[in-house]
Amino acid sequence: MIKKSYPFTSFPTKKHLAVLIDPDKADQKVLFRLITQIPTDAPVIFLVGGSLLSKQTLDETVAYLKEHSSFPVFLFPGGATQVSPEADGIFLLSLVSGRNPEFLIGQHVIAAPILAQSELEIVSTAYLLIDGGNRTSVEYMSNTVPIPRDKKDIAVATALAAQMIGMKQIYLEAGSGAKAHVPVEMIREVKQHTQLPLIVGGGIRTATTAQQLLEAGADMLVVGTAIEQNPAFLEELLSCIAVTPAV
Ligand code: 1GP
Repeated sequence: MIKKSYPFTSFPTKKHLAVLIDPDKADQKVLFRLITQIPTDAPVIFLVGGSLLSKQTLDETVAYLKEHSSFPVFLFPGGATQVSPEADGIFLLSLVSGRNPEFLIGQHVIAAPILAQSELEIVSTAYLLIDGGNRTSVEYMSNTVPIPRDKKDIAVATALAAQMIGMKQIYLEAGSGAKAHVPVEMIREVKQHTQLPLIVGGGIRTATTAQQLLEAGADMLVVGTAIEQNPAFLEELLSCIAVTPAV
C-alpha cells in the first residue's frame, strides 16, 4: 500500500477538508458512497477514530479507505488502542486544554513503542477542547473541562504554549455533535497569535458556517456528523474550500 504524506507537513498552501469517519458507523456501503462523491484532486483527508469505539472495525475501515481511495488516511485516536498500521499517519493528540495527565502524555507513552515500530507519519497535535454548548463525548471520556466560549485569551495562551513546546499543529475542537461550533472570534485570535496550521472541528453543519470559519483562519475543517446525516453537504463544503484562498 502506498503511503501518503500529510498535506500540512510544510505550511498549508491550500485549505483542506478532513472527513471524519467513525468506524462504528461507517460500513463499506457508506464509505464507498463517500469516496465516489469526492473528486480525486480535492484537498481532502480522511480522519478515522472516535472517543469510544465499540466494534473492532478500525483496521478494516482504514484498509478499505486505503484500497479504494487515494486520499491520505490519518488516525484520530480516542486512546492508545486506536492504532492501525495501515493508515498513512496519526494525529498524536495532546489534550492541552485539559489537566488530565492521561490525555496529555499517559496514552502516548502506552502507544509510543507500537508507533515506533510502525511506518505511520506522526503529527504532533495540540488539541484544545472548547465549550460547544453541550456535554460531548470527548469532554466526558477525557474527564477534562473545556475552555469557556468567551475565553479567547485562554485559548490563545494555550495554543501559544503548545507552539512553544514544539507541537506541529493546533486543533480547536467543539466536540462531535456540538450544538455550537468554535466561536469565529476565537479562531481569528488564535490564528493571529500563532504560526501553526489551524484545524477546527465540531458542530459544523452549514456552508455559511464553514465559510466563516475558513475566512477567520481555519486551514482545515473537520466534519463528521453533518456529512453522516446528509452526504450532499460534502459537496457544499468542497465548494467553500475551493473559493477560500489560503493566505
Ligand atoms: C469531532 O470535530 C470533529 O472530533 C467533528 O465533529 O461530528 O460535529 O462534525 P462533528
